[in-house]
Amino acid sequence: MQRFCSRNNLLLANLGTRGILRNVTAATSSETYLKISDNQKNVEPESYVVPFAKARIGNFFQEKPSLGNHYREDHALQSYLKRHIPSDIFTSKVEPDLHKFGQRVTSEIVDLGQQCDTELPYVEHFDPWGQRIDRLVTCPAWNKLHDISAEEGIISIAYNREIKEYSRLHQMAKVYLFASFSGLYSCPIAMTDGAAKIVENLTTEYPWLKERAFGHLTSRQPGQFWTSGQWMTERKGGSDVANGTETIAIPQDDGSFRLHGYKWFSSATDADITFTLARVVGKDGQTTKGTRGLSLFYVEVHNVDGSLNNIQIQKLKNKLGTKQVPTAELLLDGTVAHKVSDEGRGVASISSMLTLSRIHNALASASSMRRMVNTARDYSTRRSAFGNVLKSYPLHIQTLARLEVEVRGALLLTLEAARLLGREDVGIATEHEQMLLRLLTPLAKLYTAKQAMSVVSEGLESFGGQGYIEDTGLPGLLRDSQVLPIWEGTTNVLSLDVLRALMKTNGGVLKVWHDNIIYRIESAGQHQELSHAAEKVTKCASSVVDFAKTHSDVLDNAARDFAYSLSRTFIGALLVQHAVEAGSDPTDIYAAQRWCEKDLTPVITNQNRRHFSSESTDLDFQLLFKNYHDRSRL
Ligand code: UCC
Repeated sequence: MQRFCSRNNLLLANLGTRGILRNVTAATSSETYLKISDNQKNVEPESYVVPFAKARIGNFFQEKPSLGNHYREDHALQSYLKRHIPSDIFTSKVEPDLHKFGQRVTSEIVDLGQQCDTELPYVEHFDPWGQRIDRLVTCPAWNKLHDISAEEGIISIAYNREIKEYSRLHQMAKVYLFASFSGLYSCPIAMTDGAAKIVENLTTEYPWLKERAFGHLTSRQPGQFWTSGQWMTERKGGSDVANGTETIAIPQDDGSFRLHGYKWFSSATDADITFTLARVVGKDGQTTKGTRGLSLFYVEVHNVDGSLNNIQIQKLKNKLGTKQVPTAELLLDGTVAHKVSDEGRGVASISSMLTLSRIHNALASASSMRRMVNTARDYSTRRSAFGNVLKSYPLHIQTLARLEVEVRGALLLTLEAARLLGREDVGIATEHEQMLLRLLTPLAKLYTAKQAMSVVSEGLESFGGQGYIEDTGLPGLLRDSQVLPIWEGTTNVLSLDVLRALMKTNGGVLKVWHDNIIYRIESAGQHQELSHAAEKVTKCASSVVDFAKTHSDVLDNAARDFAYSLSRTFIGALLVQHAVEAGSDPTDIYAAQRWCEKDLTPVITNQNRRHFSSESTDLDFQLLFKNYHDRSRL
């Protein structure tokens, strides 16, 4: 009897020996381990295989999901790259590297990323003798991810340009494979890429900058590789940088500046360098307000002895997710800095960094969606319910297939931005391509971030309760995704950036967007299975252009729906074109068809509902503020 040591099991055993168990068993289950026939009545209970008795926790353990080579299992990524990179370059340079990296991501990097999630960064503010040191401590896995990023050339591939304009696509494909496994090391990588781009752009005006930093930012040697921050946000302004930036820059005799200010969100504070904005104090002791007062500064975060460059880390932020990233509030108290823009051209000069980090954001969005869908797909082959594995239930597969359509759409949009950037990098982008890149950057960022939130949340649900359990690593994906629509410009701010691009080019970006769509789907008209989708995309593209022309008075109000319409219609064109040009794979055709069944133009739908009228604006306000008591006036 020793084996039945819990109270319940003892009871079960007694009931069993008295023949009562048989009745209970018959009512609940017909498994053989509970069969007790009359001639077995005298058998010792411990010889039965009674559930929850031997191991006390049962005999069934769910097989966990696993991921294979993350590159090999990504049809959309492979077929897009094959379409756009000449085959000799693709087969000799790009594919073998991505294949190797795809394996490394799911075998080695995934564990490092997981460690970053549990060994969080912290700051030691004082040494044992009371001296303020603000030493930021990051875990070994985070440091290893720094080294891996260098070795893998995550930055350098894009700037060494061994395969010319295709280098950018190669690099961005790697970032996409890396991002959702990287323990958020993709964050410093995004900013470092932006910094490398700024430095490269400023070579003529500030040659010393390139000499000093470029080699480090693009190094493949872990010991030489520098990462960069992007310190833009202050207490008064995350979105409204022009009015919110209070940091001042005091000129020094040697041509450098001393910065005094408070940076409210500085991501990846372990960076070696950073770019930041500040207002130069003139001879009259005054600064200029607004955008025209902002200049761009280059800062090295540490002094030669390793101490901070007159920077105090006030605290690390207590965030919803991305806890792996040391995001800090920083006091700049005489920080030595170098001005690297004309005075008042700070925002315009940092915009190339914003372009890069926004494209990285879109890659991270696509990456987390891809990881979630692939994990859910694998799980559907291992998990049984109601007598069958999940993959045998059409309803389950339909749910995941809808997510797959979203991932493919997001990926094509983002890679298209990356492809154009690659052409711009080497100076061969036409004026139209540059305009398209200017427009696709905010669109890709804002649209894919929202997709990521919804796809990752839905994907999590497909694991049932396990999706809610921390140490499966799944909930972290959802928490970390929530930052994607926020940092690098919220959805509304980026929708307004779309309008900025429109205004700045007198509508030129919209014309290019429209022409580009028409060009892409030209060949699909002849394709029987795609002609309907192609027709719809053409119609939607025209109606969006008409809307912009005829409703310029409500564009501000309609900015979000307008941006969604531009994104969805463009993705529709990309999916249709891809289906035709990537060899008419049935899944590509189906993905394009499914995508185009959506409401591609919510701006038209909502205009027809008069959502942008002044009456609606009033009603929106009344709806929201009903019963609100204005305490600010008390
Ligand atoms: O730093 C942050 C955290 C870092 C974490 C990085 C992680 C990356 C993701 C990784 C994936 C895992 S978050 C902080 C990010 N902050 C923002 O994104 C700011 C959001 N706010 C905006 O974007 C605003 O719209 C501003 C700051 C751009 C608005 O500023 P202004 O001064 O009001 O804008 P203006 O006056 O319209 O533009 C000034 C100049 C103009 O050029 P000129 O003078 O030649 O006409 C604009 O055309 O800047 C130009 N400009 C741009 N150019 C403005 N925005 C852009 C742009 N996006 N592209 C090109």
